[in-house]
Amino acid sequence: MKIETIATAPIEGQMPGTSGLRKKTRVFMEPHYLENFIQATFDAIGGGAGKTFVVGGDGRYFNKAAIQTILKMAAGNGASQVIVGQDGILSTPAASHLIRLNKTDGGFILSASHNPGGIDEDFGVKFNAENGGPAPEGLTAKMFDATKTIEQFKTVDAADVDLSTVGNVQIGDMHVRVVDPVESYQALMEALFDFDAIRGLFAGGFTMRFDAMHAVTGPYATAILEGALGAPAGTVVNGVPLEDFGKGHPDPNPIWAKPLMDLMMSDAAPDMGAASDGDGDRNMIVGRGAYVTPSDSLAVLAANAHLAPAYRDGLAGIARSMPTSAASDRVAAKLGIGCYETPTGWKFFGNLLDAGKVTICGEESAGTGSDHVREKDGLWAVLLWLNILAVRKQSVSDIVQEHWQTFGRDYYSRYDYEAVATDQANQLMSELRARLDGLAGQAFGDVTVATADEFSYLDPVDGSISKNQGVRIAFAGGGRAVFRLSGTGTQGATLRLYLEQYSGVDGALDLDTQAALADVRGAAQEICNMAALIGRTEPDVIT
Ligand code: G16
Repeated sequence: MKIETIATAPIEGQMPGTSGLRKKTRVFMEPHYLENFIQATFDAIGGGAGKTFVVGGDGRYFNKAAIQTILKMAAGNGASQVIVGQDGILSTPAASHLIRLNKTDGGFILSASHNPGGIDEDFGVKFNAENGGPAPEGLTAKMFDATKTIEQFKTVDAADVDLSTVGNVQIGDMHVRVVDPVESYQALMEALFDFDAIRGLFAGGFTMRFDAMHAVTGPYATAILEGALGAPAGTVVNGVPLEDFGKGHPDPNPIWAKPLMDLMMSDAAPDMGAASDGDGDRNMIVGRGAYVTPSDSLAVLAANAHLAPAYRDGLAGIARSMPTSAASDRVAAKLGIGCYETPTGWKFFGNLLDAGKVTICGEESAGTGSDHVREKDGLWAVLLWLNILAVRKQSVSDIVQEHWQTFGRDYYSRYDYEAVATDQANQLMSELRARLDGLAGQAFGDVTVATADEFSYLDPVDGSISKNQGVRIAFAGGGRAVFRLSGTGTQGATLRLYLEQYSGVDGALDLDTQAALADVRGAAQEICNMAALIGRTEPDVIT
């Protein structure tokens, strides 16, 4: 088969963000936009010759077409084998697992995660390295550099590959292995958790609703929860992946998973509610009448992980992203294990996991995972919760309450200000940075600043430094505000304000979250001069 070398020219703005390159779908569909980024990735990893890759995505609009382009480009770049999910479907954690299981040289994951899908919505491409994890910053910098000098890309003139049937096909010399997207992921989950105990839980009448949000987790959740674990049919709702996610916003949080939240707060609530996002790496956990914040969920999972077979011998350590609450730090301290604070972005956990320094990681943005793959994993978090519930035989709410009684409660909320004009958002951040040195000791309302700095991360494994990772202001009395600009948005800037207030072990555990955070919120908004600089203090989304 003839390899074609197509002339191209750099396209501006192809810098990967927090999690790969995310843009409007129509931008990705522009001539050579996808091709340039894929070729730049091959160039950044030293070419594709003789290499093996995994390719799959969350099924959103343009997924199938992009996969055909990538397959032909992989063949053009001399790859020897590509493993693809049937119909182009692979959840992000399942793709990470396949990369590791098959010892491939990496993989392309097509998703804009929790962002809506469709021709007028969002699309994304992420390259994961051979450890199964998102390309680290050193590699994404090389990829971006390559996009700035690209002159040609390689492909082959071939017919589209039939991805609807599991089996082997060829593109020229390259093998394409079309695999069941669920099978090996399910086997991994069976190896980690006590499926017999969870089966017993469901057999005893435990009820659950899992909202797959019309996204990629549907087939996984249906096979595992309703198939292997015997949950009644109908436990999984919105379980068929749709190209536009049913016009929804596949982000598992109380705002976007509102129907599930409404059910869980009603008299008809099942014992547990859970949801996952577009590409299956995020999760939401809700008990009857009790929403569990992602930061609390991480802490509870870490404190109870030893109840599941895979973690019976304990954890090596816990890592959390900087804006995530300190709840898991308290667990690490009690367990006497390592505790790491990383910048936002799952890619920063990779080195810690590879070096065996941590077993469990988590983020406030609804991501939790462990060393079983190198991505956060929505269904894994749900299964670990189920395993814990099956062993402890208590409700979600009782487990969380007991946790707070032991460790104290970290009241937590994130405010998102979306589509802020980029120059206004940048001005807010730069004026805030300029104020940091003089803030300690100053009072704002009833709270006084204890420390103020901009987070910079020194990776303890490879010594790399990541600067400008968010501004953090700690207040006397256990409050904290963090400010940063999102790296996953596709329109203007999204300003994130993360608010936290620790109760202390003897403090009130049942306050309304927003009331508990009122002082910190007021101080944070005043310190960054929010009303004047972006013209509002009311966020678009509160989670
Ligand atoms: C990605 C990253 C996460 C990050 C989240 C939000 O998640 O993998 O590490 O916490 O984005 O990032 P930001 O605050 O920069 O928008 P996902 O699920 O979108 O891939």
